[in-house]
Amino acid sequence: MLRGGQIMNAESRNRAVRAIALALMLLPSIGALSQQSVKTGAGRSNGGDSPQVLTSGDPKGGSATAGVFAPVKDSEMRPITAGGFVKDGPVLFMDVAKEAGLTSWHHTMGTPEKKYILEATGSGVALLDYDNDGWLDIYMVNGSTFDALKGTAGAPHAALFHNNHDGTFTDVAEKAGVTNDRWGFGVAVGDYDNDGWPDLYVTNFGKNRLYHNNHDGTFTDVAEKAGVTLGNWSTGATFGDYDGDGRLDLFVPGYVHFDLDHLPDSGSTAAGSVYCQFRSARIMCGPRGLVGEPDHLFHNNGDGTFTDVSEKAGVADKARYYGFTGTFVDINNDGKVDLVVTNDSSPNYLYLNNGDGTFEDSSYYSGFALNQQGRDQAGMGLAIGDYLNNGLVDLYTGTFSDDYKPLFKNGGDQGFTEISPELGIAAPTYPFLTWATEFIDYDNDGWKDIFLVNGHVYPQVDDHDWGTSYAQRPLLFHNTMHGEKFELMPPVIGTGLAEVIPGRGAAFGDLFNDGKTDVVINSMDHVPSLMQDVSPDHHHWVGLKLIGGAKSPRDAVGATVYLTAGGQRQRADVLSGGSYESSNDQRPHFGIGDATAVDSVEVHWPSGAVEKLSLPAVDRFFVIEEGKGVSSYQFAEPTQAGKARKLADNHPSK
Ligand SMILES: [Ca+2]
Ligand SMILES: [Ca+2]
Ligand SMILES: [Ca+2]
Ligand SMILES: [Ca+2]
Repeated sequence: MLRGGQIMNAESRNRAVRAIALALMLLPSIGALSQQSVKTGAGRSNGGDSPQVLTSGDPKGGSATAGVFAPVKDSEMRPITAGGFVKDGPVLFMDVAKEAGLTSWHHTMGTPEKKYILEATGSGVALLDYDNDGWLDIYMVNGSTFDALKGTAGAPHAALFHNNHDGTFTDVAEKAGVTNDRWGFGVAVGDYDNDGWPDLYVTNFGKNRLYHNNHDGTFTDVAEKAGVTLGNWSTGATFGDYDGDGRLDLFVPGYVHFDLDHLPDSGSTAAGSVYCQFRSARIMCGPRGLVGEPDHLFHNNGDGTFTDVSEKAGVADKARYYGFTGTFVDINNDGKVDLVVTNDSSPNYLYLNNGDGTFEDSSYYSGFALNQQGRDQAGMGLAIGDYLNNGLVDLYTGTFSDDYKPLFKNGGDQGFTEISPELGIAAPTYPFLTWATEFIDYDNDGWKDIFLVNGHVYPQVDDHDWGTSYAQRPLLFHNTMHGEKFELMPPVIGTGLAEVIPGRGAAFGDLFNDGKTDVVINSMDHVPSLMQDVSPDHHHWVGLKLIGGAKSPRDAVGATVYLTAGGQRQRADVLSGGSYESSNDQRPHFGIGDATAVDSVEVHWPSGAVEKLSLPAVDRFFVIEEGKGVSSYQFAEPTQAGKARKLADNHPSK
């Protein structure tokens, strides 16, 4: 395992040095390539898994890309990002947002022209059961407008959709006191005061909110008192107990330091004009060329206040990279949560927890900072999951268009190997600009698949023949050969995978307690999508709600569960924050294929305790409380309408 302190043996250190030397040697040749147009499909070597290269390695532009690639179009000459539809195929996801009552709400962020980067990166989603009735509710972060900032117009509200247990939701944000009314980006769920009720941290351009759950359907913003407001541009935060004192601490990435008094106008000298171009067209400036906003780690003092320990802990982001999404998770299986951060158009961070209040920056030697070409990519969203079922969590990130989306395979002692091209899953992703992403087992066969939420940042792409589009369809890779192969699932007309939307944040979870993992998408200047998982498989599943004991965070964030069924051992983690500026269902979910019983469950609690348990049944949720065993999951009965609807929805041919 990778360990902070005694990090790497001489061999791997030499290997890292050789890799850097090789990257430096390659730089001049990449520069030379960019001077010419490559007309054949040969292009650069990247495992042969890429579309035709037009120019390569062009450093111009505000965002990291792999070069300029020939447009990929469907038979009707539509860009593949907004086309490629098929009439027949498996019906896997259906957008039920309208029926569910979510489309009464609308996301707004700046103007449709997207003159500034502040208007372009979108907002997140949280899935949490804020009223502890056993059903996941939905928090949708909203943006704002320059007029609202000036006070000359009302601010758009965030939504808190209460789950009515009948397939519908009701927006109660106003009553709950969580409309935010600031220029919102991210949201993380965590019970920071261990009272058994989930709290919310909402990140903004401007001061952030810490919404404490009052147990009566309302929240109070205690960010000022807690000392966690910050004040410029914060993004995808995460809760995690990095020092093992049983209380959740808070990490907040910073993106760009945005100055309203010195707006980065395209064509001005504000950012340097090369950073205000994409494929030589003039577009908004950034993030490259703009000053980055640093990251912050807040230690939870246990008395309602937090202390900024970023410097001491070694996670202050001195390089000022453009941080988007952070997640605490145990990468090297030493029982301590590590910290993963995606950075836009700059190297990603991976900090290994030393166990003494500090972190070891393993970004480069772990293999997560750069892709296999030694190139930084535009890291947006972050998927975390063990797609090989070998007990180690792997990482996958969303990146820009004209680039592929990297899969980082966790090799334990060997660190991460980025292997998208070798798996054949690089090429189809080049035209797409991916934000939210997650490993989900949509068909419950026991193998984690990959879902991608897409949409371009530049409205101008629709005026060009670049083979990409502003609104884009999602992508779903099905894990077909135990992680050795993935198959891109077809966008069947009328289904969620064929829906062309300006996607950004998304959260993944089981909204209907039916064992299927749904996706709630927050699209730019748009209504939400609720992609209900209607996969026709008949596989079995188990869901778990974990409750930590006295020495663990009460919501068990940081716990790892290993479940064995049908001869297959799987891992799931209780996480806060992730996807893209979002927070997923915190209940570990296991698809178990045709197995009709669970052989064993092993819970590694944040306290360090390890418990082995058995489950009496499958196809349902159980509660596991640290030191107290397994009990049934209490949830309010679904209404008759909900039951009827569920039956109908499981037959999408209706
Ligand atoms: Ca609820
Ligand atoms: Ca709480
Ligand atoms: Ca702590
Ligand atoms: Ca699967």
